[in-house]
Amino acid sequence: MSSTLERVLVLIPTYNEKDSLPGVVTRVRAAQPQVDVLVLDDNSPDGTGDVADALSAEDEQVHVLHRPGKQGLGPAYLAGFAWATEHGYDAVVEMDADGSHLPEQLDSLLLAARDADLVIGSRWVPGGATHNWPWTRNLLSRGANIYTRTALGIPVRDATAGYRVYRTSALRTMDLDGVASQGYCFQVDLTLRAVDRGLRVVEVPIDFVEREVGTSKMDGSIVREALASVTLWGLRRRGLQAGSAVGRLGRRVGSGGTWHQLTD
Ligand SMILES: Nc1nc2c(ncn2[C@@H]2O[C@H](COP(=O)(O)OP(=O)(O)OP(=O)(O)O)[C@@H](O)[C@H]2O)c(=O)[nH]1
Ligand SMILES: [Mg+2]
Repeated sequence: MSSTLERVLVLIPTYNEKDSLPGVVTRVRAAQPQVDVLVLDDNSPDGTGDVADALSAEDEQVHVLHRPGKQGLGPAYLAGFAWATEHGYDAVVEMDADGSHLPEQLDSLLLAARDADLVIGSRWVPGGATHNWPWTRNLLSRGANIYTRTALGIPVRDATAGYRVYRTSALRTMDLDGVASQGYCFQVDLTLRAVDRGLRVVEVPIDFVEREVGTSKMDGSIVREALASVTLWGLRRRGLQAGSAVGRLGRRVGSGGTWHQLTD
């Protein structure tokens, strides 16, 4: 099944990105003139909200959602998903404001989205790459993704990736009211929901480029949240799998005529 996405909204969350945001928005609009942009600003102290307003005043396809204060990436994206749904978009794109996600590669993500519910721009599939990252960041990202894949038992190679396309029809099935994740684990959380609901998840290779201006918002608390959440979800899944294996065994034994109490 293949279907073209008529209305696409690129969501760009910002916190102190006044120097990089204009370039990214301009590049998105040049690379994909048909898409709209929504900047999700958490009242950045550096005035990114005003910069976004100025971009919006110049271009009617650029919108801004001003949020009261820094609440993390997850809540900002959830607000963007709700806005997209309310305004009738077919798909949303998640994109960082710091230039790490190349607007020029959005075409390959949107192409893949014709046959998928979730497209992940992946650093860790053949053809994917990181540029200008120190070996420590590569190690952290690779390690986090190997751990995530193993702990959760999902076939995704870059579950923490933040360059994505979601069909809004898929988002509506993902029980987003139950999402509490804030940092990187927001990406893992939604990947897991998509896989578990049997949605079509595709990874396409991207070039991820380290930011040149501004500062990272990644800190120890974001890594700790991701580690704790993935471990918890992984244990819960193992518990469920063990439970259903016991159930299957019980049913097999039971179908032979005698029901054994397997927990004795
Ligand atoms: N609205 C909003 N945006 C945020 C928040 N935290 C981070 N962002 C944005 O989310 C995107 C990703 O954050 P980054 O700081 O680039 O995180 P990162 O890519 O892990 O870190 P670097 O590799 O150092 O760039 C950027 O566009 C940030 O401005 C937040 O609390 N609220
Ligand atoms: Mg970044």
